[in-house]
Amino acid sequence: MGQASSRLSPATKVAGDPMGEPGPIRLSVIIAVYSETDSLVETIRRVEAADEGFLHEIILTISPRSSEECLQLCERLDAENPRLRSHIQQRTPGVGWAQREAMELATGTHVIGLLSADLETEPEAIPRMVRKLRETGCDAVTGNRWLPGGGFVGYDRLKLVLNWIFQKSFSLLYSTRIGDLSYGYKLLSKEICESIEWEGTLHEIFIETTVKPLKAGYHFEQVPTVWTARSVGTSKNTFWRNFRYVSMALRVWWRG
Ligand SMILES: Nc1nc2c(ncn2[C@@H]2O[C@H](COP(=O)(O)OP(=O)(O)O)[C@@H](O)[C@H]2O)c(=O)[nH]1
Ligand SMILES: [Mg+2]
Repeated sequence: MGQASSRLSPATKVAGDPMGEPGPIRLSVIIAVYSETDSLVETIRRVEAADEGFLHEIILTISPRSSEECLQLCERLDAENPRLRSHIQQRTPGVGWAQREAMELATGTHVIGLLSADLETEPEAIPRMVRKLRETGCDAVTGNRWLPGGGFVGYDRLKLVLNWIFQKSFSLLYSTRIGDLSYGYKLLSKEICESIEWEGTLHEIFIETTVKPLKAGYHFEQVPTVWTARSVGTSKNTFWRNFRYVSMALRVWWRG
């Protein structure tokens, strides 16, 4: 892969299968980083604690505008952890570019994208997604905060109402059971990552990674998950950027 490979660890940094055979599911877990430090370390700890033998690699996709402290931490984590690769995103600005570059770099059979480094996404949902994948043989599994067992902790009330209206409207438009179309946290087959032409450069990538595979006919499933507001730092998203989500969802629906 051409431009997106600046600070990658060698390809030999790949976990072996504990049973001596390559497992059918090897996850590349992508974590987007923009100046997070303690919450990034905790995210990685929880991802590794939740591993049931499917974790292949962790890819940190890092904004070059991150704090020096964060950049140094990522370098140290890369050196210390044989399963972790750190990548400074080449194209900026935006988490969309960060995710797209990491999807290209992933060497697993499936990708978890996107786990955020601010602990808003729940690492413990990963084994639930893998179980769903195994049970159904689907191509992708999204986290759904609206399912029983899921939820929102510390989410703005007005945004919650708008989110509900958005989900209901677009589930109807797309005629799908998937009830959290705008959530970026999901499991995707590597084939989906490679076969779809991605366009999102900012946060609208979060809806694009669900609506485009749906439109393309891939089998999507969902599992409950809890979203918890970050306690340190601030979101790089803005309220007005929600219109980019709407615009992406409408364009993909219209174009087919
Ligand atoms: N690499 C990279 N990460 C980003 C960028 N913007 C946001 N992130 C990370 O992506 C995750 C989600 O972004 P955040 O700004 O918290 O948005 P929100 O959770 O949707 O409000 C967090 O871990 C951010 O640090 C970016 O431009 N580049
Ligand atoms: Mg966030």
